[in-house]
Amino acid sequence: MTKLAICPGSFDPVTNGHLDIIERASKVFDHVIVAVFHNESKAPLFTVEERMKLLSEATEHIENVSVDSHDGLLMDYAREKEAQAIVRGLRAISDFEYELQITSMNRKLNEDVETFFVMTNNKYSFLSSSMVKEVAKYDANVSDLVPLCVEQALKNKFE
Ligand code: COD
Repeated sequence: MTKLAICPGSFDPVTNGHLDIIERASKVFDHVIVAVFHNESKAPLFTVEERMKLLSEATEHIENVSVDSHDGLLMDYAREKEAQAIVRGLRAISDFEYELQITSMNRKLNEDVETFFVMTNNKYSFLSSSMVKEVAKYDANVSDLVPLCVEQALKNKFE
């Protein structure tokens, strides 16, 4: 049986921290769908289409990864795709409470899908899309934090 995992997120935009988690997940599962969702508490800089394009470019070197988006509940999407797992990244203790809350809610919505947590590489433990956007806005160098296509897209946005 093919083991399918979903890496859900806002990915606004994808960072090297996200890529670290996606690469780790791709080594464990047969196929990984990186899915762009709307997070109620965030106002995005990039459109869903832009985020998907950047994710596709950034993950094109990983054979068993595809990119998608969904406008609705993660657990409905997981059911539709017949996925066995959700993979989320953990940077620090501060991520834990939020992850615990959404995982508990998701489990209530769909008992059949298990959530797995992957610890990021230490060098990305401080990294977030919001921080990247904040510093890129003031023209700071983000080349070691995001893929090249994202660096360029940020430059274009803030030009
Ligand atoms: N290192 C490692 N992992 C990282 C890093 C980093 N530097 N940065 C982020 N990550 C991980 C995050 O922990 C997360 O696992 C993933 O990468 C994506 O991160 P974000 O910030 O892009 O995504 P979020 O947290 O905004 O995603 C939240 C969802 C969009 C998944 C959530 O809001 C959702 O499921 N929305 C759909 C509606 C729904 O089903 N709601 C019910 C759940 S409450």
